[in-house]
Amino acid sequence: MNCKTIFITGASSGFGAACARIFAAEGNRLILTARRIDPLLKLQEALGTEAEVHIIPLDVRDREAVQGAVEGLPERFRTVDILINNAGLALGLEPAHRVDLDDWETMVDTNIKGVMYCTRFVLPGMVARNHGHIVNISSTAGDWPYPGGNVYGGTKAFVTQFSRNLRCDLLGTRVRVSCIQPGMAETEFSAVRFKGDSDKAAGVYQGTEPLSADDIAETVRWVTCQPPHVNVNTLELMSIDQTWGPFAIHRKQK
Ligand code: NDP
Ligand code: 8X3
Repeated sequence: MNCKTIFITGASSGFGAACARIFAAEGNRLILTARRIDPLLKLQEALGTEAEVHIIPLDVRDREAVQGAVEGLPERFRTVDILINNAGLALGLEPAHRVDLDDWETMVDTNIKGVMYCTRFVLPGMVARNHGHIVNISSTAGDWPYPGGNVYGGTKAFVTQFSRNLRCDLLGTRVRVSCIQPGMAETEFSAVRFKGDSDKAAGVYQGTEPLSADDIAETVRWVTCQPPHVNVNTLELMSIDQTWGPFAIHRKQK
């Protein structure tokens, strides 16, 4: 297999770390980024000599830092073949009229602006080389509303539509764009959403067999391994234990 250079945001846990493991096992060159450096270092150690790894402590909300990270890549890591825009989070499950506005802003800054910044700084190189693949991690929440999903779902709807619009801009190039929309998957996601309340987080997955981070990594790997003329646009997946709900109807008390 050809060694590819793969830039992963949010590689310190969950889907991002699982993507690092699956692509390392195939001998690719990895750029691993997240805010927390310790889990990145542990991951690098665990990957051993399987893959060449370059670690960057990076907050995707910081536009200048993202620009600096991409422009400052060492020579061997400069030709990014695949960008996995994975860093993201949900905060809270409160109804819109009670939500903490700071949480909304954090989700917008991370899930929308972070994806914009990473894409904007990595994409010109891909277009110049007429080769590359951007994989955006959206969510079922981008298409399907649920109570408390308010701005989180809105940010993921952005990711889905941004991915489609990128495809339009890139028509005529060999740069591919794919959007993955996972449903419920057990990672640190719920612990982050419930701000460290581990019982509440565990309750989300209780009695179910949720998707795993490895399931998502395998999906990302599959999408990127298609022949170069095949572009997987949007791919939604869920645990067998999850489907859509019926419309909710409020009935007046008699
Ligand atoms: P995790 O909480 O396990 O991982 C989230 C990753 O994002 C961490 O590595 C975290 O690293 C990183 N991150 C968060 N904020 C920032 C930031 N400002 N700058 C850089 N990195 C950041 O959750 P998942 O692996 O589940 O989530 C990955 C993606 O998948 C997210 O976009 C999420 O919305 C999406 N998703 C998750 C689903 C699920 O049910 N788990 C389902 C559908 C989509 P650090 O804290 O070190 O910065
Ligand atoms: C994460 C899945 O259903 O918690 O994007 O929004 S959900």
